Amino acid sequence: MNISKTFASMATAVCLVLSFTSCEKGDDTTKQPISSNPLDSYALAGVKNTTNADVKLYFGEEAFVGYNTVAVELFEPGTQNVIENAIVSFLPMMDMGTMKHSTPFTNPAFDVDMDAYMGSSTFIMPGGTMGSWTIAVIIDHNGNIDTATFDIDVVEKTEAKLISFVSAVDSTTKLFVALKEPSAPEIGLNNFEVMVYKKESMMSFPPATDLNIEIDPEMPTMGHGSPNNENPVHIADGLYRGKVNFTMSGYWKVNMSITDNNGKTVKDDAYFNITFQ
Ligand SMILES: [Cu+2]
Repeated sequence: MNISKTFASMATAVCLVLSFTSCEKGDDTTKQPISSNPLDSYALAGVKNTTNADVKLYFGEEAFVGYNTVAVELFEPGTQNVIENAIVSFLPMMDMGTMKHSTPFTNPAFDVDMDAYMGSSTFIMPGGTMGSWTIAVIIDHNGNIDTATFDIDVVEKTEAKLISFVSAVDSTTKLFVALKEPSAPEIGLNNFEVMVYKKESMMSFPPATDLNIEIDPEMPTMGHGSPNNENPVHIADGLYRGKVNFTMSGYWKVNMSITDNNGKTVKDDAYFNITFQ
């Protein structure tokens, strides 16, 4: 037996010992997905290695102006061992040259089904000529704090997924409404979900939780609407959920009339265009 073969078999033995050791520690081997990582359908935005974690950042799809699902996978450095007990927070930022601003977001929480930290970012502008977006992912793992900063391309979709306007009640309040559902519209009743945020400062965009939203879908090219719609009501954290009834495929305009909790009109001609075949 030559020396290199000896080393090879020693290495195999060491690997076996290591894998048995990790089994005895109670690692859940079912967490090593063979082919169905739930993040496979997500768009990987980048990979960064910090001192205490390897960080993978994903978006539900290529980042766009509107509500984006954001996922963070954390691994112990140089391994595939998922870190489940970190405290992860975001700081999205747009650098527009003469000034910087953030955008509405929700910090991620660990989701056992995804084996990742799930949060959101609602981009209010596209990147490109106007400026460039980054997301800082701040990781507190057992008191060790690391920051991984990712450059993000933010595109604008053909049909706007975000509208913004100044409140008719208070000209100092700017509001952002992002269409969350239906993300895959179909004929019949669809969940209708919007996220509503207000601009408090360049850095602070808290949820707007006390609005009344009435929806009225129509097919402008055919001159009809639909019955059995349910107005979205506030669930939590700026999420309003109702139902929209698309009685046929094609181009729909979902009109929204928004009032405050005193019944005063905030915006009465907001709408989303939703076209599907
Ligand atoms: Cu901007």
